[in-house]
Amino acid sequence: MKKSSVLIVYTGGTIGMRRNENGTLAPFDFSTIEQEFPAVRNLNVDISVCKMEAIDSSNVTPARWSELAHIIADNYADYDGFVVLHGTDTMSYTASALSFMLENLEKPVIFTGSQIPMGVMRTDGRENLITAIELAAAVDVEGRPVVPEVALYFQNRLFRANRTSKHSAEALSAFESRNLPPLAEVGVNILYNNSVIAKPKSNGAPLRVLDRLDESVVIIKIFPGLSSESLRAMLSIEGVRGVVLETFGTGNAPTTEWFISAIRETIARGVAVVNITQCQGGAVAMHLYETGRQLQDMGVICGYDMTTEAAVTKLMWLLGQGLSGKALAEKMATSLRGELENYDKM
Ligand code: ASN
Repeated sequence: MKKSSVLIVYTGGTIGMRRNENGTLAPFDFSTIEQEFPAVRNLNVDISVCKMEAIDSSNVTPARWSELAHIIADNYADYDGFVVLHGTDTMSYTASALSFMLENLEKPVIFTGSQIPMGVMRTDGRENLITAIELAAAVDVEGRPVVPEVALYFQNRLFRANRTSKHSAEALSAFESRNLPPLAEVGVNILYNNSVIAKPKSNGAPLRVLDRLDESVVIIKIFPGLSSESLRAMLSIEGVRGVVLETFGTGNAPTTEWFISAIRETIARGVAVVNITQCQGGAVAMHLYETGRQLQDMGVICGYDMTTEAAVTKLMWLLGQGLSGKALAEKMATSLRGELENYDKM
């Protein structure tokens, strides 16, 4: 079988750090990866490395997402798969954004990183990197990629990227996907969960980068004690076009007059308001309780079981594509890249 080729795109984060002679952490040069980790030669994969300016991922911006999407598109024809090395703090945001921006994707784009720097003995980065390369290079008996989607590999589990959140600042298994089982579990063998892995829907259409994102969105997490003044101040930020509202439980919010009228007036201004739950797992079902029903009746968009990361990047992306009103609401509540399950249609 032909040797697979993988492009590693290094963007920064802890995985790229190693200790200098003077004891400080400094970026590691991934272009010497094969000398540093002779083990990667045994993978029988042709590896190339592309470096973006290394940053702590807390500094990531939509402009960098666009740059990353274009690096993948520009190299798409030349590689069988891609590994993106990224800081863990915002990896789920970047990977979710990329899942929307890369239309007609048919090849693996596997995000990974580490909690402990690469240059530290006990690093989790070595295994994450080596397995991510293997996952990006994996093909089936007919030579087709096994994971033709944007995924995130961390500590023995491969997830659909737009279903993940960083849930621990301490654990080596830093990421969770509460609403979708892993695409693969890695032990002695790699066990692919083929019924969960998405099948490409492109019908041979070429990859397109849809990189326009509209950043005029806010995330509002409600809490008991949230004041009318604070809510109104956030909703009336000049130029705001989209709101991700993190509600309680299955999409519930206060039924007080000031809350309802603030949301109603916001929607009347043409702002898209999306309801997602602040719970780690489960979904919004606005019809269940009166407290959710009122939001539904006002035109709040149901985000079902989307993560905050998926909801906010999807909203930026749909607004960036020029959508608004009904068309935007419809797309927001529809699974475009496997990011949600619409329970009303089941
Ligand atoms: N602050 C780092 C980052 O996100 C954390 C990490 O990569 N573990 O870039």
